[in-house]
Amino acid sequence: MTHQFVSLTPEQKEELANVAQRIVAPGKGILAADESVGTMGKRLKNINVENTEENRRFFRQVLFTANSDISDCIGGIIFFHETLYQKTDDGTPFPQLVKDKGIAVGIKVDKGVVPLAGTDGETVTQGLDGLSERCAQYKKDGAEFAKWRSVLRITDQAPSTLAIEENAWVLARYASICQQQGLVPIVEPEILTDGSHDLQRCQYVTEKVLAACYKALIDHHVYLEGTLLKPNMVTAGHCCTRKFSPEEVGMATVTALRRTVPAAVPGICFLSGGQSEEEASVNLNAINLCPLWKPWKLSFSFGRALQASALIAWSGKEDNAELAQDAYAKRAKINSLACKGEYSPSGDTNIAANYSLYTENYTY
Ligand code: 5MM
Repeated sequence: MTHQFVSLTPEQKEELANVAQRIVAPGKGILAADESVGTMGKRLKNINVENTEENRRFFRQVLFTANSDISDCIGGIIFFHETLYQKTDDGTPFPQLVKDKGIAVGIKVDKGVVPLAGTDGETVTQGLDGLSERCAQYKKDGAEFAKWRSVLRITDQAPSTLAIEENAWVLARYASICQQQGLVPIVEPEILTDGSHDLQRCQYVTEKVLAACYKALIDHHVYLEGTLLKPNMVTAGHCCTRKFSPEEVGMATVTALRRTVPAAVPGICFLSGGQSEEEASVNLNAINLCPLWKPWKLSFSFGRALQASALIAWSGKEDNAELAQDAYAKRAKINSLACKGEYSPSGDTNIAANYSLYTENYTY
C-alpha cells in the first residue's frame, strides 16, 4: 500500500495557492522576461544593439517601469538570475519595483538543456543540483514563483517515450523542490513548433506529454493547487502546408488540456512559441472562447509575443523608452482581453505585431 508522507503544512499550501491565484487573477498573465544572456543577445542582435549587461538592464528597466496600469494585465514577471540583482537608474532593486506594482516576482531556475543519450537528438533540462539551496536564496531575495522549461520536439519518431518520461520526472522533481522552499513552480513542457506535422499530431503529442507530466507530479506529491502550467498552444508545425483557424486551434488546445490537466491546477499560462504577437493573442482569445467547460484560468506567459514590438520601438535608444513602454502596454492589454475572450482584432497591420517570431530549434 502506498503511503503519503505529508510534506507541506496547511500554511505553506495556502501561501502557494494564494500566489498562484494572484498571478492568474482575471485578465492577468505573465511577462516572461527571463531570457538568459545568450538568448537576450539574439534578441538584441535583431535590433543591432550590443549584448552588454547595461543594455540588458536598460531594456528590462523600460519594461518594469511601465505605467502602474500594467498591473491590471500582468500578474507576474519571470526574471533571469542577473536581472533579479539589478537596479533602476535611481537605485531601486528590480524585484522591489515590480512588487510595489502588485506584480509577483518569478525566477527561471533551470540551467538549459543537454542531449539525452539514447535518443535521436532529444534533450533533457538540467539544474537539479543545488536547486533547493538556490530556491531558498531566491525566496529570500524576493521571488514568489519559479520557472523550469523542458523542450520536446515532434518528428516521425519523436518525442520518444524516454524523452517524455525523463522530462516529466525532472519537472516533477523541480516542482517538488520549489514548493518545499515556498516558491510556486511553473511547469513548462514546451513542444516546439518545428516540423510539418498537422494540428491533430500536435494535439496527440501534447496529450501524451501532459499526461506524463501530471502522472509524475502526482507521483511526487506535488500540491497542484500551488502550481501553474506553461504549455504550448496546440498548433500545426511551422512547415505544415495546411492552415488551421484560431477556432480549430482553440478546440484542439482545450480538448488536449481537458483530457490531461487536473481541475486542481489554478491556471494555464501559454508560451507563445514563435507565433507573431498578434497570432498568439488571437489564438489565446479563441482558446478562451472555445465552447467547452474550462476549469482553469487560461492565460499567457509570453516572452517574444510580449516584447517584440517593444524591442523594435526601443532599438537601443534611451529617447525611445516611452515608445517601447507603449508598445509593451498595448500587447499586455490585448492579451488581458484575450484571457477573457474579449479581444476583437482591429485588423491592425502593424508590421512588428504580425512579424513571425519563430526561431528554428529553440532549444538553447
Ligand atoms: C523568455 O525566454 C525564456 C528563457 O529562454 P532561454 O532559456 O532560452 O534563455 C523561455 O523559457 C520562455 O519563457 C519560453 O520559451 C516561452 O517564451 P516564448 O517566447 O515562446 O513565449
